[in-house]
Amino acid sequence: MAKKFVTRLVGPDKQSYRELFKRASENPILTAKNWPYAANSVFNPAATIYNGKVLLLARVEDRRGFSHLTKAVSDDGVSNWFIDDMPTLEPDPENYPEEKWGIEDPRITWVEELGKYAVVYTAFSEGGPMVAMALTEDFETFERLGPVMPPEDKDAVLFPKRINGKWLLIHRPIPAYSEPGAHIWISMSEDLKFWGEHQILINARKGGWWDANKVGINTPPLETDEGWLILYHGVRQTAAGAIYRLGLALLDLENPLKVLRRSDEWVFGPQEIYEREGDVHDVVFPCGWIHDKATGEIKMYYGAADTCIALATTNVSDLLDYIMKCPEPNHENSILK
Ligand code: BMA
Repeated sequence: MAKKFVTRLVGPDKQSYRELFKRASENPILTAKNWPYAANSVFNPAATIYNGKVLLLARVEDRRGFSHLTKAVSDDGVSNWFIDDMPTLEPDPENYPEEKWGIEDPRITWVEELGKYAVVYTAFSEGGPMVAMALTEDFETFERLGPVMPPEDKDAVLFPKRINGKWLLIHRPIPAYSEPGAHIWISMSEDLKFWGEHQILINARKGGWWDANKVGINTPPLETDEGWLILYHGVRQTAAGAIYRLGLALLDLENPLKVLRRSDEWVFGPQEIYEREGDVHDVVFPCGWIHDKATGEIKMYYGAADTCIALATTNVSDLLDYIMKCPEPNHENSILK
């Protein structure tokens, strides 16, 4: 029988894993103590380049337990952050009742066709978390499109352009009835507001896998020569609680409904104390990454333990080298068979 090809992130000495991501020595780069106003925690930031600077849109949780979004801007993306001295985007439950208990986990996509940034976020409604969208040109004023996916649904990102004439949204609904498991879905739209043609894109595996039972996308898909690079989380339930770790996948450039590769192993997980201890222990949760096309460097911004913001860097060619050696998904173990 042919030997099954398995790619491992094992270093040359075969004793330790080779790490694809390098944590910034300044971590955590932003905490509630850096905030200009009182906050319980700052985490899960979206990231983009705006006016040549790194702009993070952080989730800020107050002591009621409700979240809003506030921007922090820096020249080098590591230090000297200028943080808005009041919320940048606040829940508006009077006009948007789905935002009753806050807005969370934004993801930013620059949409050339519109000349605007799309911010996709979780609106915490009375009926549960759902996906909402807003457009902005300047991160000062926002035009809300309202809710785009009903509860329970979160972890949504928009592709930067139409493909075959349609907008694509990746998201993670949790159906009331399903085989056990919360999978990553993809949907299509002609106007960004009404979505259909829903289908599963990446399934949660089963059994002992690190990404069994619950997965969700983290950062917007990154367009590369080999395909759309996807960073997603898997949630492992243990006797001590959940562990949030990250894996990679690659989607076909022309037809992103096709998964070309998927890592068997997780590539980034909680290790440092600020990732292991906090309001929710053992969580790394990026909502944005920034790709410097000139150098290939990727800056991944992530929430650590639902408490603070940290940075890890990698290179797009290292990620592609790795993912191209990963198996093509055979949907064994999957409801996609
Ligand atoms: C997920 C999201 C994230 C959070 C993570 C760990 O479901 O709600 O905002 O960081 O859980 O608590």
